Amino acid sequence: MKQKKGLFGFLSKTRQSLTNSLGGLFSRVGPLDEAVYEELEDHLILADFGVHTAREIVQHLKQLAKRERIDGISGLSACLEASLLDILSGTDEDGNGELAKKPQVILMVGVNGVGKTTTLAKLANYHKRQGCSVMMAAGDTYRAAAVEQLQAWGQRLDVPVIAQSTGSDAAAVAFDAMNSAHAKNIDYLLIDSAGRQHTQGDLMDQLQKMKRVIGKMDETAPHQVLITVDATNGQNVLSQVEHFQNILPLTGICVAKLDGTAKGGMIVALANRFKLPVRFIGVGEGIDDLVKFSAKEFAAALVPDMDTAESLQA
Ligand SMILES: Nc1nc2c(ncn2[C@@H]2O[C@H](COP(=O)(O)OP(=O)(O)O)[C@@H](O)[C@H]2O)c(=O)[nH]1
Ligand SMILES: [Mg+2]
Repeated sequence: MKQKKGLFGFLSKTRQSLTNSLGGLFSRVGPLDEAVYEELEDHLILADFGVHTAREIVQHLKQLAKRERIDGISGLSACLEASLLDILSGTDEDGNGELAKKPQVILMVGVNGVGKTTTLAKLANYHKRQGCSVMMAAGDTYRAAAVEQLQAWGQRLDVPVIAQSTGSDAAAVAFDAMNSAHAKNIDYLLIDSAGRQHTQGDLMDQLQKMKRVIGKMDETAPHQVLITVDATNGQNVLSQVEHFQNILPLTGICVAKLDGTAKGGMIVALANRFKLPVRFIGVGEGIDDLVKFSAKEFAAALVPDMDTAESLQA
């Protein structure tokens, strides 16, 4: 039986839905023929892998089965896991590397309510626990109470927060924060931003201005531009990522709210479409509910094997 660790438990809803649909197919005896491939594709689409990615996975799987001379349904589970891993490979790279530049500046972007600020605070906690010094900047000057929300996290974590009042210029907050982080020799500067719909041109302009101001003080910054998406939005996150990617180049994705959703397949669609690393997964509202993404664990957790099917039914 597969070990229940890491991402495994947090993907329980997605696994359950996949096991319900795929379990029947996997336990069948027979040849790996076109009808089986079609059925598999349908199941993947229903599990939020998206039409395009589901098709690519099945194409990939077909080639793999041919190459490995696997012609029975009994080999399907292993082939699917290998195909997923191939598609996800490289997507769990560590964007940090060494702290080449201090401060390492991370700008968090994304639409409203997806979990940006919470994820930023979780990241602050994550880096602090690794013994690094951290500072946060309240770059959401748009939404009322957004500054207070980040300040409250800062207090709880004992992490300094650079902020101005709601309505002030977010680029000015970023400027202040860059100065302060440099002066205090901070390892990680995490900058929040206002949740915007991609249709809000002015807010998108503001994001570019923030990036310009940060870049003026350190031409290599921001070192990471992370987009947070809400896993419960399923396939809709694809258009969100695409719009932001057109405004400013993203370096990675954080997927919040994976707890309690069966839409985990969307991570494969995201990775496949944008070839961006999936950095972290949010699995709850608490400060420690953040898991580093691992393609290997993810692929292993998603594909039901017979042991898993039994254990889920138990
Ligand atoms: N269940 C769950 N809730 C989350 C997660 N991340 C954020 N939230 C909740 O989602 C809501 C919006 O989060 P917030 O960080 O303010 O989103 P923002 O508008 O993008 O900054 C809050 O109630 C958070 O507690 C997560 O991983 N799991
Ligand atoms: Mg926020």
